[in-house]
Amino acid sequence: MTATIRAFETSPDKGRGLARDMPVRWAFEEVRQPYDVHLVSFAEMKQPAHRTRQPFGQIPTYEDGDLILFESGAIVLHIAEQHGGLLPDDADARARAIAWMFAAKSTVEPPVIEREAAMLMERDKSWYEERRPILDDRVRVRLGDLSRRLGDSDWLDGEFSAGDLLMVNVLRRPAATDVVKEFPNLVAYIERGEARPAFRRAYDAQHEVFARAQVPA
Ligand code: GTB
Repeated sequence: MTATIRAFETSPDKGRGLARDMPVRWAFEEVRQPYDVHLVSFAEMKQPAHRTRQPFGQIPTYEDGDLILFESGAIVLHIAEQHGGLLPDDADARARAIAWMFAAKSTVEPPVIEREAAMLMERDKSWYEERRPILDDRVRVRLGDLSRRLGDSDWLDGEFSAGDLLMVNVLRRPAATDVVKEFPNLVAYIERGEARPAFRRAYDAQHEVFARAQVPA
């Protein structure tokens, strides 16, 4: 059976591959598995039917037979566990790759998201100018540590893994971009991720959704 994911009918990112269906699409492409996409509107995402799949009324979701999943990281892990190509066979290396998945989602992403939220929603607040450098530094500290660990390596721990896939996705967020520029090895790391054929196929597929929505019916 072909799995189905749900993604934005109209993504606010205008097809830049920043919404969280992107890592899921990328994972499917890396393991060379087909997937169907069901597009949902913002209104539909908040309906009870969608909330049975995603309690928080968000995208992405994943469905395959009786299994329904939410959380992009969990979906990527499931895809990686079902099909070869995103997690090493060696048990210890596999555990380390999964640790990098958690690092992307729970150590690096939170300060990036917090900075992004402030940049988008708090610019008019009296305390914005004072708070902003604090948020910038939190991102800088995480990226500095990540940069030192990556060093001259292509990927975080040996071969490309689901850990790299999620990490590159986090680093592509606009609130990381200007800080990333301070770390040339992270810039090159993102470029390596984006140059992967599977990334390109996933990017093109989600961009196509945006492009099609621009053409008047
Ligand atoms: N932790 C969940 C996961 O990883 O799956 C978070 C899912 C999530 O944040 N989904 C967002 C959503 O559904 C879309 S991706 N938001 C609607 C809502 O909460 O009502 C986040 C996102 C949105 C837009 C941009 N953008 O425009 O650049 C980037 C990322």
